[in-house]
Amino acid sequence: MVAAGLAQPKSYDGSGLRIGILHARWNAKIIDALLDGAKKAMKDCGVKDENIVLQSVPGSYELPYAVQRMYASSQIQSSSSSTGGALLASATDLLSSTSMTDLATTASKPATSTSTKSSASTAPFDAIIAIGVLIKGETMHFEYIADAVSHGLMKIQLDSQVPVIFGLLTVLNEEQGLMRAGIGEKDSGNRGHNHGSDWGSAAVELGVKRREWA
Ligand code: DLZ
Repeated sequence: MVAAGLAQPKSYDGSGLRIGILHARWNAKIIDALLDGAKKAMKDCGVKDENIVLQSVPGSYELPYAVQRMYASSQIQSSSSSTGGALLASATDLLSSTSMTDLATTASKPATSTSTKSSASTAPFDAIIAIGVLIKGETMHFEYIADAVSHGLMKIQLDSQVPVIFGLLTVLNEEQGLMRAGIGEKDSGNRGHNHGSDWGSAAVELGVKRREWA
């Protein structure tokens, strides 16, 4: 279902793309549904499992810094791979072990010397989706974080020239968040719309266009 106000998205071929998803861990139920929506939309566009890389941070405030590092690190790994540098083997192992997983949980695993063949791309990310859920409380905390993260993410995509998809929900209560993750109140029959799926489509579109505009 297409959300009110959102034009039917065009379909783009994401089969050659490598996309990062960085998510905060606050409000996990909503985050998990948004992640599912984003991944499904990307896979529907042909993005391969092994070319979707997940990473997490504690809260939304950490998203801008982490997106910036995630992208820079993918550039370093890519140039190391293309020059056949010493980091090639370990970077390839790391990438293949972390696709569709959380780097935070796999980074501590020792690299194996028997690397399995993987079709995982080692190119820099074509787009990164930053996902967080901010729920308004009784103080000004919400406003400060929402403002800082929005500006931070915009700055990173312009400075780094990589599309950063804005997956930050800024909601007044949990129910609003559940509705925007497509898991709202069952009884009313209206479960809402999963915005993660729009973010997945946007990442593919911008990833394809970024290559065209390079
Ligand atoms: C501290 C805090 C609060 C109160 N609420 C949220 C929230 O609703 N969503 C979210 O993603 N993060 C929240 N955080 C954590 C901050 O984003 C951040 O992780 C901490 O302030 C540490 O920098």
